[in-house]
Amino acid sequence: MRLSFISIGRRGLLPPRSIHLSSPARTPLFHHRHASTYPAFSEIDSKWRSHLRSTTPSTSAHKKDEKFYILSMFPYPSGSLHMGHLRVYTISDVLSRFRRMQGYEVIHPMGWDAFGLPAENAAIERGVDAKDWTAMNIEAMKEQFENMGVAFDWEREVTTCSPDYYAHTQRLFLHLLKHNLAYRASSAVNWDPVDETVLANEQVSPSGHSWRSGALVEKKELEQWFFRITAFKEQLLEDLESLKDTWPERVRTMQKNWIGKSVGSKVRFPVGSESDMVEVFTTRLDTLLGVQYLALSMSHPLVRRLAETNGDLRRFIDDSKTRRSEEDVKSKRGFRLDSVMATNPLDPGARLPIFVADYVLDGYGEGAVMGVPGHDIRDHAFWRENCPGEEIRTVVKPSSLKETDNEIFTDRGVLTCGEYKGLTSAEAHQAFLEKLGSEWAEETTQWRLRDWLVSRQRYWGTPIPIIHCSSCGTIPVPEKDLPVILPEGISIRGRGGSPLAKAEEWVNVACPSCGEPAKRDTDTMDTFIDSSWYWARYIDPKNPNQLFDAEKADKLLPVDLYVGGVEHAILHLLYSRFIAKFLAGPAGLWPNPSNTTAEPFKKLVTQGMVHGLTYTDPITGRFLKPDELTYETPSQPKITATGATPNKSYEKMSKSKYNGVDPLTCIATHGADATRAHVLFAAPVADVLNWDEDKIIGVRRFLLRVLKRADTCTFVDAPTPTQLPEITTPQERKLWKVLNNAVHSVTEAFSDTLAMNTTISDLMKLENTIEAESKNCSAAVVYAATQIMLRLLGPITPAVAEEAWEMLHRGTRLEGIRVSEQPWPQVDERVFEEEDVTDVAVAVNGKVRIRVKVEGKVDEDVVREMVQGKKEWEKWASGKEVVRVIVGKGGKLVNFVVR
Ligand code: ANZ
Ligand code: ZN
Repeated sequence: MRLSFISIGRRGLLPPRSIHLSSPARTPLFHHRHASTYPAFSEIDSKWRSHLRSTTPSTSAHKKDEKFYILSMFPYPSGSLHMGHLRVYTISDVLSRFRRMQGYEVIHPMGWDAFGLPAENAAIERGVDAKDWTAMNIEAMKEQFENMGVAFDWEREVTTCSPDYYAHTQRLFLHLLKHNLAYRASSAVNWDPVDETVLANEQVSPSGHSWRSGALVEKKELEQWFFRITAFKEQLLEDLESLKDTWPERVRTMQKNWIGKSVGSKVRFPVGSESDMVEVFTTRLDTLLGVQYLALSMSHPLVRRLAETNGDLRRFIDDSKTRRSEEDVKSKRGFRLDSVMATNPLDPGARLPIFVADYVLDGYGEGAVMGVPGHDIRDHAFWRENCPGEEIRTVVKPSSLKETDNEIFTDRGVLTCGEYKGLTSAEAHQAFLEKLGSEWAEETTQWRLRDWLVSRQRYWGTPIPIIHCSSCGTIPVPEKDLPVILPEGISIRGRGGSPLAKAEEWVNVACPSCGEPAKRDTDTMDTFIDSSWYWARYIDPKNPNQLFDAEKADKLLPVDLYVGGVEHAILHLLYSRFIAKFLAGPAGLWPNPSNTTAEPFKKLVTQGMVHGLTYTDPITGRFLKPDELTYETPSQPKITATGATPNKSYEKMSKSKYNGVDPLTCIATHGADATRAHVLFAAPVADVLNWDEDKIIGVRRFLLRVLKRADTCTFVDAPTPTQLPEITTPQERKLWKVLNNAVHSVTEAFSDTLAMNTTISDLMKLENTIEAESKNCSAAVVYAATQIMLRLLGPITPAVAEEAWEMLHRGTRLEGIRVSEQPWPQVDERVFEEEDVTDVAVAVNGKVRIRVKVEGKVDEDVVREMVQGKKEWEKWASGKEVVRVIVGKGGKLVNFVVR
């Protein structure tokens, strides 16, 4: 292997500076080569690359018969790994190496979330084949993974766009259909009238225009497929409780809000003529006497009916289709329905105006709101805007005399009006229910969760395994005919409806039921379906007959630790939880989950984003490109054109901000290990990481010191490699304490708290202590401390740890054994038992006369010094000659024989 010098120069800013490590003084006992330089980190990387790729330790001496399934969210194969990937995969790689050293049978798979729009767009825009484009990107990214030094179980690899995977996605669809959990219904979609295509919400601009054609997007009713996720809503909500200690609070709250269980009441308001009625959903029945208006959604039946004869109303509704930006949704725009009034069922004298309002949602509750301007903030704002100057009624006041800053009181409290005065909100609620009777009010529960719309009018996705026959209806493709292969070589232009509809040969088939000509469903599945079950496929990735084997599922599921981005906190995780409960429940594919709730992910870690150093012009606020700056003082660049100092900040990496950092460039400069360690060190896992490459220097120096330490450390053989040395002197005790604190805290961080940012500093502190204390410690202690440090470092910087381990053991009995094959170090309980302070009983001629506390080793000179001058000593020993001192009972008894 070619050796070159390690440089710790700043990339691109300063010329690389070579350091020569002076060779340490060595005794002939050393087995090591006489090194003055170490190979560059990149060479250490490539030397160990093939070894690092392997995920199975070759020795099994410390193997447990217990699995640990650690999963990081699989990437979309865009073609290049970015900083976010580097962070997430570093975390899961470190933790899987740690679990392997602990002896677990670790499952750490990787795959590709390979269907989706970018490939389809590449096909449309560049005329390339989506399949080829995807395959090329996967190849490229695999190589990038290798550069990162991550080890995955590639024999478990899954690719969602490959027929041997999507055959089972289709099978999952049919399982759901069989259990009445997949169904077809008409639903409104975003329709681009120019391109004649359905658009995803993200493809519609805030002003309601198509991202590609620029046309005003319409709502169009189409037959769509749905998964009945709402059938599992109670379970999905309740089982969040079982994740209380293992999922981030924030994620559980987001899921809870998304499911959105809301307990309240339905109230009916008579409208106009006797027979008409508007039903509302309210969580605050106690405010019923404060209702001053009703507000209806755009597609409320009453609104639709009135719109037939009211042109102004029709225009208001049409306008609302373009009012879709955030601002507008929050708008308090209303349209007064002049021709009708409502009455309060509790107070028939009160006549209430009725509005159509932007803020009332279709599809939630009854699509109608009872407006209480005195106690609800939105209603208050609406009322102010639409009925300025009108009184605002208050009917509830705080139950105690607490001050409220708010203009209006929105909490529950005590009623202030009429015959109900003095009742608490809860009492009023009951009283109103009784008074109104079931004809006018009833208790009810609303859920925000809707069924999952799963069909897409797209090409690059899993074909829906359904055939439509004019006489038999909707017929599932028989299992023996799976997979329904996505046709290749059809031209996709991104317009004119579903691309698959044009693959005529593919579309036209015989009906599996009657044999007459029929047509395939031309929609493909939402890619969230692909990823809703991939975590289960990994346990049996090559099974040709079913999604996975039930026995394997019982044994290997659930995922013990799931690592991924918080952007998936809601949909992906919720869909996966739903599918897990379906697989374990009705489908019977996971019959005996070890966790009774059949949660797919036992523990969840969501890593924060990586932000890049961003420079802006202080006057114009314009983002500055790196080549617009001069780096005379590297940490304080100047704007070349003006000489001014730019503003510095950390922001989400993006092309338009010129603040992106390519992880591979960093790896090429500093090596994978320093990069990995830096990623972990720079911020707690869940926090934003402000990427500052300058700080990587500290990590590099540390790794160099580790290499030097290993190279200069004497190997001291012991009957078993894990046998611990004798600890005797105070300095040894000190080193042993720091060492075992590191073992303890790194183990805890890796297995429990995942506070991985502290692990590197623990190890740095350990290295400093070895440096400071080694000359005062026995060779056995220094060797033991060094090799334990390397074992702790192994998961984080696997190549450097192997290199150092090799240096440490070259020419010894342990040569050729890898640090990754070593067991994870255990805390030496002696350090916690062994008090550093000993209570010493001091005897004179066999009789205990004095007690002293001795720090560190109990030694006769130390004790004699301590007792000198004490009055007992004066009494029994002064003026006499000490002829012998006996230190007994491990230092607890010291006997002075005097004459
Ligand atoms: C009167 C009232 C008075 C309300 C008050 C609140 C406070 P959650 O908790 O999210 O379920 N609401 C009902 N249907 C709605 C719809 N389709 N679109 C928009 N808002 C709707 O919210 C329930 C509350 O949201 C209901 O209680 C209703 O306003 C409103 F002091 O009724 B409330
Ligand atoms: Zn038929």
